Amino acid sequence: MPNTPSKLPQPEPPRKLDHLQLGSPKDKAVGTPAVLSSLQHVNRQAGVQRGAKALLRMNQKHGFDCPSCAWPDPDHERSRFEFCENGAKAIATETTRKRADAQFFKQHSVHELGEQSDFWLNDAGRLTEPFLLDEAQSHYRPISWEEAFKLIATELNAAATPDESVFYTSGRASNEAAFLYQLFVRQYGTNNLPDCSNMCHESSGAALNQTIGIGKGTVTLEDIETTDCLMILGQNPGTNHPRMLTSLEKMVQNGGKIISVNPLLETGLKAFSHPQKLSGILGKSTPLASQHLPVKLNGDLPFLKGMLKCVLEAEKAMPGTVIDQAFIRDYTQGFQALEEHIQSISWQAITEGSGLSESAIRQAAQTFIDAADCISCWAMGLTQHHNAVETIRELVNLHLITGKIGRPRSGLCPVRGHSNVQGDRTMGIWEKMPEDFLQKLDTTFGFTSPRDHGYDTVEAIEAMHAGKVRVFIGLGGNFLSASPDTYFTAEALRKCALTVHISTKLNRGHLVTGRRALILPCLGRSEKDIGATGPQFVTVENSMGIVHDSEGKLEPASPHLRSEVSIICGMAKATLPNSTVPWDSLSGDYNLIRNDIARVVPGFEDFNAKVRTAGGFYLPNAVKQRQFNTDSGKAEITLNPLRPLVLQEGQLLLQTFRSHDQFNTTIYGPNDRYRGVKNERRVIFMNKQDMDARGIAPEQPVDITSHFNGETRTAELFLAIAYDTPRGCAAAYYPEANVLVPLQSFAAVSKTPTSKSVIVTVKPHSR
Ligand SMILES: Nc1nc2c(c(=O)[nH]1)N[C@H]1C(S)=C(S)[C@@H](COP(=O)(O)OP(=O)(O)OC[C@H]3O[C@@H](n4cnc5c(=O)[nH]c(N)nc54)[C@H](O)[C@@H]3O)O[C@H]1N2
Ligand SMILES: Nc1nc2c(c(=O)[nH]1)N[C@H]1C(S)=C(S)[C@@H](COP(=O)(O)OP(=O)(O)OC[C@H]3O[C@@H](n4cnc5c(=O)[nH]c(N)nc54)[C@H](O)[C@@H]3O)O[C@H]1N2
Ligand SMILES: [Mo]
Repeated sequence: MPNTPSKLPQPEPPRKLDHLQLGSPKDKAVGTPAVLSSLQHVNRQAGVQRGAKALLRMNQKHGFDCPSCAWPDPDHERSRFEFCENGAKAIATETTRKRADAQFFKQHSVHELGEQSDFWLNDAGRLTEPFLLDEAQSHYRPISWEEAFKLIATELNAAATPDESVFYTSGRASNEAAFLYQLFVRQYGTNNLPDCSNMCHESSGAALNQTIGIGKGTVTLEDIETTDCLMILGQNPGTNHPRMLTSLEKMVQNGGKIISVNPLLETGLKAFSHPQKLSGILGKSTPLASQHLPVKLNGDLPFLKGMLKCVLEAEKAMPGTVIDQAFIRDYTQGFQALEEHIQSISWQAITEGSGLSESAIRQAAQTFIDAADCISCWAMGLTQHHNAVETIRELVNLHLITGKIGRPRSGLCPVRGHSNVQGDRTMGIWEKMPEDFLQKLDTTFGFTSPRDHGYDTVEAIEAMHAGKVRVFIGLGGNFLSASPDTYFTAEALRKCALTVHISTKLNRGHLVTGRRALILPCLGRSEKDIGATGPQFVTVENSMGIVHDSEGKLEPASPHLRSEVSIICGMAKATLPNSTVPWDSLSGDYNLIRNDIARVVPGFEDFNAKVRTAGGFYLPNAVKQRQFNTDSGKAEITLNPLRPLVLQEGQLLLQTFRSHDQFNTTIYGPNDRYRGVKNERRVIFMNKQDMDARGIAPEQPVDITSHFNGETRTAELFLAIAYDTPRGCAAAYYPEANVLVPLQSFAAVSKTPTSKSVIVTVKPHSR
């Protein structure tokens, strides 16, 4: 049956409602319900034995790395249960007994699959063998690995230039896979290597590289647990980095103070009861944040200017006690200009822009000043705004002028998302890797890498839409549903000749395809990977720059699965018959890949020996020694003008965030336990007064329209929920709300889509 245009699958989940059950937000995180919930998930999906085996090997030394977030494992003592509720869900979803196999794809056309929810698609189970959706066909059908590689090679080699291809990476790929992927892509001849980081911490990387000379965090887990003051801005650790709560509890028990800067008082920052300690099981909890600042969406830059103002004032009152004059003199430049700039900013601009009172900001500043040491942690609440890079640079300013950086217990901590997103960058997954990396790659492998910058995510979508791309390949991830502007991105993908996804589970990205499409199923983290020289392990880098091994322990979900490394080598060998790289040997023995990494990537000398020490090794981080590898050789204190978003009468700012039951576009279930929402994802959290002003009753169906440069985009049928969020600020879940995020609305410098500040109007649902 031909796949006629009217039968094309929808690029977004069905716009229909389930049965919302609303409770109150919870007042503490984790505890017994979390353990019960995680065991239920694992047992239901994987069965008791396979599930228990997986959980007991996860995050253990020489076990496998949790495929969920990038929070580090303790350096020394580890508990037998080094996992959290959401890590358990990630493992349940990977180790499930269900299969999306040949029979499944014979039964369901891609159009039918498009009618299903994201939960349903993921719940179909593990992909079992390569599948092809041929031109004008309605169903995927099995295809051999060799035929699949041949098809890819033919399409790649038919392109007029290598720049007609896009090679996306999601942050779960191992270091070994990522290194070979970028090597393949650069030998093929392009730097078109967009990745999920473009939509994630790119703003952090841009701000940190410019100001402190490294695009990574500067602290260790021990620093966090022993510091005096932790500022957590725009991050929801209870849901997205649950094992961080253990460290927060220790930090508070050590006498430290937590300041939460977030429009929402997230449950994970209120209080925590440890799920694996007797006190926690008995329901005892540790209060966490000592002060919560309900900043307006995108109000962090004015807030930070308020903090700087207080710091400078306090220094004036007691010279030589608040700012670190010696550090400023020896290690930084730009202080005087900052001082003048901050003086020129009025408290009115600060309080109006942030939505916070002067006294609340003064209180937070006093905590920061009184603390001998301070660390700031942040995530998507800072990075996904039009001025995200400026906001993060202002946070850096605060640490630089007080000298609270580059010493134990003080520094900066961008909390990474995907478990190996940081490692993938280290391995060269970036559309604009620096010259010294490319040179080393070239001399090691005897070829010349392209030097022109490639496409980032936004540019890749534009180029595809303009018909400039023949082939799209995704190493993991769900490019369609993770990207902004879902319908535009769908049109873009549909203009390719071939779209290829290397995946473990079915997702919507497999349904919205080029003229032809391939699904190449790979092993998951938890599974045994047997190469020519025996069992192989891979390596990953966590949020704190520790590189360690990860070795799967379970039988693969299907005998036809291949490792990511083997798939990349297969594609490369078919595409580049005259390559200087011994793809077959590398595929059979990952030690050889690590030897090559050691030759190219700084900090990986002796890689194979170092990574065999239990727990792994820290990558060098010059900032820890107060060395700033910027152009000037000094840390840069920067000027970051206020550029507030101007909203018209009746407009709101909408953030798109994660529920407790999802990992990015993978939906584990319909609930958001901590926020008290059950059985519905099509909800919009609003301030009660904003609802009243629009005549919207609690749980009334509404339509949301976003506004950008005179364009509108509408998402119909969401239920309005009254929630404790600042006036003018609303929230809805990603990926359902991605249809509203305009492709052209992105952060200056980093080009990260503004997923946390979408300008919208909300109206009662019509029809
Ligand atoms: N279980 C689970 N774990 C995950 C993920 C997942 O989906 N599920 N995703 C992983 C990935 S890739 C990432 S990047 C991380 C994401 O981790 P987070 O950044 O914690 O994820 P979000 O849900 O986007 O939450 C953003 C938080 O910032 C707040 N916020 C929004 N806008 C603003 C603002 O303007 N200012 C301030 N101060 N706060 C704001 C929101 O209220 C929310 O608490 O988590 C990783 N870990
Ligand atoms: N509106 C809005 N959009 C956002 C965000 C937001 O906050 N709001 N957040 C952004 C962020 S921070 C990120 S990081 C991106 C995430 O974007 P992506 O990383 O592209 O998306 P994921 O949903 O994490 O990808 C899930 C898919 O990865 C595949 N997969 C899982 N495990 C493996 C594995 O081990 N190997 C391989 N090869 N494949 C695997 C499965 O098939 C699964 O369906 O989304 C971004 N998009
Ligand atoms: Mo992310």
